[in-house]
Amino acid sequence: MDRPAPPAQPELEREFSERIAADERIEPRDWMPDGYRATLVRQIAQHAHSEIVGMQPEGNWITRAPSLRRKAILVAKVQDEAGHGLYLYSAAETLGADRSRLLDLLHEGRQKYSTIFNYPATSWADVAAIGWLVDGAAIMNQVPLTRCSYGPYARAMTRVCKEESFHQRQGFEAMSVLAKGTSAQRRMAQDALDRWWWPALMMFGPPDGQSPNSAQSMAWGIKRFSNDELRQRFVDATVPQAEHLGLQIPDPQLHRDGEHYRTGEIDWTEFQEVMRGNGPCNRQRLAARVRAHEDGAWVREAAAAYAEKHPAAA
Ligand code: BYC
Repeated sequence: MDRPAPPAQPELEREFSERIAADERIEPRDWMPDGYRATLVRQIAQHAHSEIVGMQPEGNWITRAPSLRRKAILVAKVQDEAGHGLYLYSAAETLGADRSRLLDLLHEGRQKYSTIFNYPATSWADVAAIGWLVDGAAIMNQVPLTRCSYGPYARAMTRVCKEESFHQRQGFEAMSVLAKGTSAQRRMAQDALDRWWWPALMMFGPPDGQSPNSAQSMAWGIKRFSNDELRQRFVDATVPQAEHLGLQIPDPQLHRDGEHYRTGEIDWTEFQEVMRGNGPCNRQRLAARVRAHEDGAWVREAAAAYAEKHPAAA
């Protein structure tokens, strides 16, 4: 018996647009435009890379955590970030991307990871600031992604956000211990806020007028809010937290405007430079990532050999 002819391209495109308009989830076996697939692979890969490179600034502090309790929390947090990377690489694979190819592109500097991880964590207070500000910014960006139109990415984000919210709270708690501590500890906390505030604002990406991908990503239901909208939400949520800690946001132009807080100008030249590979730690982060990948070759070989011998268990 002859199979019915597959629907023609315009019909597929119309059906896809109708599903997006109806806020339905797109699943891996569904038809999708090439651009939608490519955009998701780009964003999910960049997100996955950010999670695993993001293990470095905090991972460097595991051996120097100030107590056993702080060390146990930090080990768990850094391990969570590795897990987030794994969910995200798996989500990219559902789109037909090859995980080892994505890692090659990261290692060759041909795919990005978040600019924030190219800044150094020079004191214990930086670990607290990363949890409070970097995970705080990440949640603000990622909660709307739980409603992303692509099912596997949205579902990965639900789990990631639960863990990130614990990370943010532990960062805020660690920061509050320092802020209420000795004058030296308060100085450390303020210094960390001074150095992480502006890079955290840059995490949300370029301003709306200079964000080439936003309009299409929002039309496809991948992004739900613009970069500036999410940045504003983060500022509004975080300024009162800094006040509660008795810390000063390093922005003389910061002011209240009705229900919002308005910041001074972000230095977008710095953002572009860090994206181009010229941040304080770009080279160091990439070199450490490549070294970790090479050191892990035996694990991948062992897993592949096991999978070949025991196909049912793979
Ligand atoms: N850093 O048109 P735009 C974490 C790129 S990890 C580097 O606005 P889009 C955590 C952008 O890719 C948090 N690049 O792009 C882990 C684009 O370049 P291409 C990571 C950036 O995609 C460990 C170009 O600039 N979170 O939570 O619509 C410890 C133009 O931008 C950045 C995610 O990845 C940046 N900051 O929007 C602790 C979330 N910003 O690709 C915490 C998922 C922009 O055209 N990603 N670029 O060459 C997103 O939501 C979006 O991709 C972005 C950018 C909002 C980041």
